[in-house]
Amino acid sequence: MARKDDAPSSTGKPGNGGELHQTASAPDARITTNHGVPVSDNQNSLKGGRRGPTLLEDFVLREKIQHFDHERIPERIVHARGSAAHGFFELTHSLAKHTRAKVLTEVGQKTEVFVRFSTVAGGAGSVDTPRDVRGFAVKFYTKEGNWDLVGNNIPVFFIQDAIKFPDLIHSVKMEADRGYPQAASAHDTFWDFVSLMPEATHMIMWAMSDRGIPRSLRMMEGFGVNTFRLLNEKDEAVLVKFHWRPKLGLQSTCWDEAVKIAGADPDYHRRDLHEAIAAGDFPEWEFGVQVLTQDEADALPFDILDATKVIPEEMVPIQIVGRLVLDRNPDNFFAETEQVAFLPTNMPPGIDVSEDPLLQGRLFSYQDTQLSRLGTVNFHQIPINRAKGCPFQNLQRDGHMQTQVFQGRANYEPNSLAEAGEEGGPREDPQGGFRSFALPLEGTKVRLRAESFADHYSQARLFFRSQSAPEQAHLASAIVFELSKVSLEHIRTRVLGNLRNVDEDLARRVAEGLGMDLPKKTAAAVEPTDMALSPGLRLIGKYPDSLKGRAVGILVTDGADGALVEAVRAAAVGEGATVQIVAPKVGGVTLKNGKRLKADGQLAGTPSVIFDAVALVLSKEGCAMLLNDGAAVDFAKNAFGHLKAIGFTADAQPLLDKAGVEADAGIVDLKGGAPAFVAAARTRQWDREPKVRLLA
Ligand code: HDE
Repeated sequence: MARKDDAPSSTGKPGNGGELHQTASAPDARITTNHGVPVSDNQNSLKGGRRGPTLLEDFVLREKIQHFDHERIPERIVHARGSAAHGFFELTHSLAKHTRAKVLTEVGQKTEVFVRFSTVAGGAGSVDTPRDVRGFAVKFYTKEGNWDLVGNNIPVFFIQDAIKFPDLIHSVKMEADRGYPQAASAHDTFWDFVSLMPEATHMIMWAMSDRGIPRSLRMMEGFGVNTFRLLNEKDEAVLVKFHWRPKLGLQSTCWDEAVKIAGADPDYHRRDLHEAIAAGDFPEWEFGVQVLTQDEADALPFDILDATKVIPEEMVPIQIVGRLVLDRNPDNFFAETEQVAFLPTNMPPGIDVSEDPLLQGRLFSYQDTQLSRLGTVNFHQIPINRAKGCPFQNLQRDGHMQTQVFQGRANYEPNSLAEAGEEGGPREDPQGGFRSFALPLEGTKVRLRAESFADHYSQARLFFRSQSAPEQAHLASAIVFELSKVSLEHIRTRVLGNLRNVDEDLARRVAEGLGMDLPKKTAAAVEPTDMALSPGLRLIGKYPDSLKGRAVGILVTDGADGALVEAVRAAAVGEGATVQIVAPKVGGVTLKNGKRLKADGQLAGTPSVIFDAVALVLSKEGCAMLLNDGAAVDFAKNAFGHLKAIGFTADAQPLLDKAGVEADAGIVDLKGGAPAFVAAARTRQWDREPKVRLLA
């Protein structure tokens, strides 16, 4: 089998795609292990071969990661803020040709799952809507043991080697001396680190795109990120990437909206998921795979062991083979959502890892971190973590919080106790048990980054150039926003130098947005190339032409037209939206016909940012009163600014005027009927955007 690492490096020396070595000037400035041993390389883990797996012997890596894993007690050091649900996975197409894992071969079989979504940087009590990557972790309770597909809503990652993970997370978390900012990447240390790590550039494009501010957990894609293997009955292997695609399509918020939601409803995503499931509106995703042989992988213009690279679906199509449905809320947040422990090492026979050096580090880290977080090697006995689809049994014994009461003497193997009529205990199963892919390995023991990992910019360019015009403007503006919070100018300058490798237009727009001059282009380890654009990477246009899963707010006052309120409600609900009545007082209003209408939310506490579209069904007097209420003016103003459809009655016109709402296709007079408003509400009004904010 041809392997990229067999090629000698162009320099004849071990390659280092990152070129990051910073040499200490004095012995007391150098990095050591916790026992004082100086560290020669803080960039690369020790591998068997240039692109080979990481070696257990790497005590520098293990100590660093192990220390990191135990840094927080008891909240997760990353992905602390999470929301979860139970559901099932149903296989629709067999992958028997490629794998013997029953979860992927038995069509129609429903496998119980528990899924936890999360933000990465914030603490457990942080808000739901910062700009961040979202975790998308799925635990399948299969008949052959738990399978944990611990992914993200972005298909690539910031770094290529697990040894950099503690540095990455330290840089993005609140700054060490001051304890802020919470749940935000817009600060010095994050941009310092990523600008020194050109390999992060591709992921930066994704994180700064609208994917970093999803509208709902139900409206995000999910990705396994790392490359895995599938092994069939004959132990033949293919390489595979895993994908989740939401039935509700991909939707995002506007940045200004995300910031305001953080104040209006810090639990916005958690509440949205919980309420949808409680209402029987079960979120659903398609499950897809990109399968490729080793030869096909070797022919790609990038290395699929490098987690900073995506395989565009135009290059290798995604086959949809199953579906995921979340249909039950957890009974207890702590017992389930908090105590669930996902382990990338949980794989049934027929699924296996690749040598991706990021994944290799993860194989150690997750098991280890649970010891800090859950405090015992027996965390697998906690109900949410227990294998449910099958028995689990072995000869491991005792430890903190042991809940199993074992019988007999057989706590070792081999034994011959059965010959005396005693219980002999379980035995290995060479046929049905987990077998690793027989990967041929050779090479010297090295600590380096393979040359095939050295192109840090081509895919960042591919991503930026594949976006639609509004998305490009959002992305550029997001970088301007974040860098405007970076106080050290040399860091901003360095980012601009990197961006010139991605796209000159992007770099220029960001520089202009910052009011800075464009610096010299950063020297790239490998000159980026222009890849064929991938429209599949866009977000706008990837949502269904309906209101399914979305929320509509109807602002009412005393004297409002009850029939119209009902018509708007019925039209929105008819398209799958949820509707809330918002009124100046939570007790509700007296309608024109004298009937009472109860409110779901009081105006000041239910701003328009939590809705996808709003209708203002006001009486003349009601509107006159609201003109003196900033919350009412903001209700209309923000809906306009966040590109939402606004339905209105003629009597609401003075409020629209005061809020600066100008007529356009999304501003719909309800005398034309509720369906016209609902039709306008199906999309954001992208054409309005240049009128309401200056974008980079
Ligand atoms: Fe994680 N990650 N990670 N990560 N990760 C954790 O494990 C780690 C990475 C992801 O809802 C921790 O149980 C290392 C990539 C999710 O409970 C920890 C590296 C991806 C979750 C850990 C990575 C992820 C975690 C903290 C670099 C996308 C939350 C708590 C090698 C494929 C799961 C825990 C949940 C959680 C380590 C990189 C996804 C410390 C060392 C890449 C969704 O073990």
